[in-house]
Amino acid sequence: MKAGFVSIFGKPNAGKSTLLNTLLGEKLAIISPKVQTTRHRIKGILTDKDYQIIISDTPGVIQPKYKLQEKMMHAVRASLEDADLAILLVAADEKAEDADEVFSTLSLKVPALVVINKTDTIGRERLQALKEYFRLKPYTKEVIEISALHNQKVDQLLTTILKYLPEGEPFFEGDDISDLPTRFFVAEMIREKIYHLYQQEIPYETTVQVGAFEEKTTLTKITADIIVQRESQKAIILGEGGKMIKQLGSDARKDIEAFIGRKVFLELFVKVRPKWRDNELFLREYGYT
Ligand SMILES: Nc1nc2c(ncn2[C@@H]2O[C@H](COP(=O)(O)OP(=O)(O)O)[C@@H](O)[C@H]2O)c(=O)[nH]1
Ligand SMILES: [Mg+2]
Repeated sequence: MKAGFVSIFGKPNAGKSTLLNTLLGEKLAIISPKVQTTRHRIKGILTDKDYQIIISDTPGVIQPKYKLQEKMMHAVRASLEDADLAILLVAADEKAEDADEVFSTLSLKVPALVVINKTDTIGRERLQALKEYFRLKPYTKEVIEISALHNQKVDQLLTTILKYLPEGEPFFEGDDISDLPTRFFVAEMIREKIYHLYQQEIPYETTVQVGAFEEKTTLTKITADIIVQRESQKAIILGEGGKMIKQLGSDARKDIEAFIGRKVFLELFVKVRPKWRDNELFLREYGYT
């Protein structure tokens, strides 16, 4: 039996959350084309008859500009500490030197696989050049190419991961796919829709907190607060005549229903909390520890 911890690192938009979901065959981490969608360390658990891999998705590595981003980088560091193996994910269409800089600053103490993602977007020559570039780096054990989105060569990545994992007994029960509670994922699914529906600074200055979570006989009743920094943002979240928040609620509800496998009644409220992203108490209340 093999069991161990694998952490995925990389710049924003490399495809870290997509890879976690593809490996798990389940949508656990939220995804959007906008950077900094992932704010927490999200652990997914992949269990088979002869292995258990606990995979951490992490926020993209950035220079923090406000407290929330500092917390996001804490999540990155925490993932560094208990990993048995690191996956250094680089998108084939990003600059190799920039990714190298991020990987170098991690000061890894565990073996690392450099995984080139989004190979569907480039030609053979560029791929060969990238592989050669990363093969020579001191942190690299092996270089692997995948397309996380199209599930290409992800099974080969899995085989390679297993090669580097220690022997051991499973850490989690067979059925669990994460160590985080359902309400966390409900808040994340609402947050994902905010990334998709709203523009400019709105997604980055918003968070979601789930309140009531009641399992009734025929459905689950969920209430959630959408936290924004300013009154003007509240008006944007609501939209004209409440049109936007209605859309948000309906999009999020569909995903939540698919995730928990029950009918959902979702009620959303908008609250203004000035500068919540820089306020230690608010950050803690909203689950950024
Ligand atoms: N073409 C292509 N796009 C991808 C691939 N993997 C991820 N993406 C896209 O890249 C964007 C960022 O993905 P995400 O997983 O949120 O990146 P993260 O910030 O590293 O977690 C999304 O629009 C994904 O659909 C891939 O293999 N090929
Ligand atoms: Mg992500």
